[in-house]
Amino acid sequence: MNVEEESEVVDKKWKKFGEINMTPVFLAAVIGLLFIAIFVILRKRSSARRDFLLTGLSESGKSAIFMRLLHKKYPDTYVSVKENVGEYKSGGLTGKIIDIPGHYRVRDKCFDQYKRTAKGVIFVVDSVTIQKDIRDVADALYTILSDGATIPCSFLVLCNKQDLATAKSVKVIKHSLEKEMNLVRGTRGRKLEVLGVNDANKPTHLGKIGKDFEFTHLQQNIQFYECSAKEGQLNHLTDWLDRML
Ligand SMILES: Nc1nc2c(ncn2[C@@H]2O[C@H](COP(=O)(O)OP(=O)(O)O)[C@@H](O)[C@H]2O)c(=O)[nH]1
Ligand SMILES: [Mg+2]
Repeated sequence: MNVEEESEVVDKKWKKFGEINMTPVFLAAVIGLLFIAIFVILRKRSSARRDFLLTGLSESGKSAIFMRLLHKKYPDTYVSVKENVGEYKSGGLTGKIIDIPGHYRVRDKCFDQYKRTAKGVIFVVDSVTIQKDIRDVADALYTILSDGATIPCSFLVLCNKQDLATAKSVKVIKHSLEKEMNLVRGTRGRKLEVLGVNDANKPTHLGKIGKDFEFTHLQQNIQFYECSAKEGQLNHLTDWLDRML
């Protein structure tokens, strides 16, 4: 084959290549990309934060709120030694609600198990006994808020048992908690100094350094509302959940 013949063969080959229908190739590429996109989205969704944790001291009414919200029931007594898990459904969307037992031994362990998948934390307060229990309530709330794993979470403090005449208002509870959280922060800071904990291991300092503790200084969004599980007054909770789903 001389040079001219050779170039003719090459020309013919290119012509044939140009005649190949490229549509199926493009289609295959697009379908492939679609599959990759769906895979990435599904992986992201499965690892995203989607749970809502109900927490607070024992007897504050967490299980009563859980039962009212998910089963439209108000139980007289509901002893929970293990977490209750249920689905909250609204407008075609769902969210997992986890009622964490209040006893401190199980509470911390259970909270640790769910904190990394939590989108929201609902902290329930007994509005009748709050004054007597203020130190324990502030301590529990401080522990949760200063845990680095809850920084992406939104918080809702529910002042429950508002049906009772001796219940304190949301305004009083918020103010008392702010004052007590300030004391808890001071005590914890001094303890860490005595123990000589270095900066890297130090839990997050809550609020602004050198300023009295205020909930508005927190990194997390935190809202306070009144409710009554007994009377079924949970509209602030359902509104908050519906916004978060
Ligand atoms: N009056 C009144 N009592 C409540 C309310 N919510 C819960 N309780 C009562 O408080 C007690 C503790 O409630 P429970 O849901 O078991 O608290 P938990 O330990 O936080 O789960 C029970 O006797 C409930 O009947 C409420 O809104 N109003
Ligand atoms: Mg309970």
